[in-house]
Amino acid sequence: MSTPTRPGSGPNLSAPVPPAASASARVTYTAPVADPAALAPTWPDEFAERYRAAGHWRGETFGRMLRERAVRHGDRIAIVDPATDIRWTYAELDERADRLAAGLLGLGIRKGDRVVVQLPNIAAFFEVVFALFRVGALPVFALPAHRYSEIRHFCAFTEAVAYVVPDAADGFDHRELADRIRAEVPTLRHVIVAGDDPGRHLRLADLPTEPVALTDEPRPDDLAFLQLSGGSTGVPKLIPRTHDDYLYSLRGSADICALDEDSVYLCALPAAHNFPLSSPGSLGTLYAGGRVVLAARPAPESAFPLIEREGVTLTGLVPPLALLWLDAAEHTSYDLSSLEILLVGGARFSEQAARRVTPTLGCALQQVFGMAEGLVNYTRLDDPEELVVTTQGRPISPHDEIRVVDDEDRDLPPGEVGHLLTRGPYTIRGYWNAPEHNATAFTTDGFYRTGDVVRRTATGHLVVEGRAKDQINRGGEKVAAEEIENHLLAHPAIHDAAVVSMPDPYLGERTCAYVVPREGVAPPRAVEVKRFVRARGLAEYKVPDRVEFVTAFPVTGIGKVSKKDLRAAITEHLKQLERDSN
Ligand code: OOB
Repeated sequence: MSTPTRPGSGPNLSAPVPPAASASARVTYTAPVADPAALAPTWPDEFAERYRAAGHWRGETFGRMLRERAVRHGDRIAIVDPATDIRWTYAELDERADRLAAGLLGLGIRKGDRVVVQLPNIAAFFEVVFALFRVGALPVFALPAHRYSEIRHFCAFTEAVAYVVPDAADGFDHRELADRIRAEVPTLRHVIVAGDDPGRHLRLADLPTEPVALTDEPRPDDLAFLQLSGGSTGVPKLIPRTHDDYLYSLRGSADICALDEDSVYLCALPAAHNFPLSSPGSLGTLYAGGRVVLAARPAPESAFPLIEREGVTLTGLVPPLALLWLDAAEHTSYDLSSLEILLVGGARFSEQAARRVTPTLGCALQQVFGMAEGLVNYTRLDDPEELVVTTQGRPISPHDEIRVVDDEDRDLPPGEVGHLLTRGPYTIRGYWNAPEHNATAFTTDGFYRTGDVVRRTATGHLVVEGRAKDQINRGGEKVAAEEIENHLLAHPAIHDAAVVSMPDPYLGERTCAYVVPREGVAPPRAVEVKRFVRARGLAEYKVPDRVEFVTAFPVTGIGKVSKKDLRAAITEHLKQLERDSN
């Protein structure tokens, strides 16, 4: 691991912050106080210098980016939240972020503090996130599906001072969960509720909004937020992203997708996930001065009317949703003709489905192979069709370094299948506060071991051939086997557990938990095992889809559980069931 260092200030730091049109509450920036990034390994100086010299890191911050857009596009619409009829202009979003930044400061939230943000696709997500960016407090991006187990970990591990939630969403009362978390996590001083009924907590709309002097403007090389890793370990790792590095990935993505101020992005996936956030996503669209339309749900029934009404020009979907859209588009009465680009990523998109996109939706397809740790690959708008439908794209940056290696980290000849390692201007050099894990997740010279198995074409495009990490990719939602195994092992009647993927025609993969019951006690039933995991407070997508009981696991030559054999066994078993049912 390279020595963590703090690179010097970016070139634009002394530039004055311009006032936004029609803003009344203004936060004034003064001198810096603390370094919040001590737990995040960062780029060695020589790399930071290289990325600055190349113009990738431009000394921008999110706070200034929004301010600058508000000056340039003040009256243009930035955010549309159809559920509440909200249409905020750039000037309004900028002013709201400033007012809320004042409110957060009033609560004692400071630069470097961590704030777990768990909001659905509502306008308040952007108000909250930009207010935190302005203060320099770090949003920790939880997903709406996360429950007690995940949220408790994020709050406790990051020593979060605040947790931002909706009152209720999808039939789940977030205020109750927040009560419980607050009682258990001593650092958590505030729960802020974006909704009408805050219960015992603070209502977002009631926070004080008088201008307060900000004591410390975040610097471009400061951390902007902590993103979640899909992970393959017992608990999800946190990904520290800086203003400079993330803004570069947005700018690169916006260029590759040819975004401009007329772009209208439909945010259909959960807004906090890296793909809809930045590839090019909502933030890339705001970077380009375009418009973000929030879809409460990604299904065609709710998304298609929005495309027609708002003139949506692009969106991003995971493969199972893309399939639903393709089927629905064949007989829809909605006018989808404004759609120019469909981005599909998060999991492997089949060539067969990829070929249907342009004929069915009348728009271009861009495949995206990205990761919250950094590297994002896109097929380009001018790539030949064969590359668009058969590859997962090539990196954003000329400074993205790609290695395809064998099990001993030896570089493989072009075209061979191997492990993907990467290093570059927007790929992290280490997870947040995880030195032990970092020692194996990165090479000594700073390459991230993605856990993906790929092949590189002569054109530099990557084809995802498989995965070496112990993770199930459930239609783009990542499930770390070990995390679920740990929950299963807490069951009194379970002796051992191994979670593997099984093929699924819709999601690509689902989860199968192989379980060895404890001797001498009555084995549980599958449904009871699922209920047990669910009751431990886990996101629903992590509850095993199937539970199989065995007396022992197959083992490899060195005595480890052979997940390969378990995957083969469940695949064969499912095939047999299918044959039997025909
Ligand atoms: C995106 O980010 P994460 O962090 O949820 O998951 C990253 C992992 C990759 O390492 C790979 O295993 C898988 O998801 N993946 C794909 C893929 N895109 C991601 N596998 C096959 N084909 C693809 N097109 O999933 C993510 C982040 C930014 C943009 C797009 C996706």
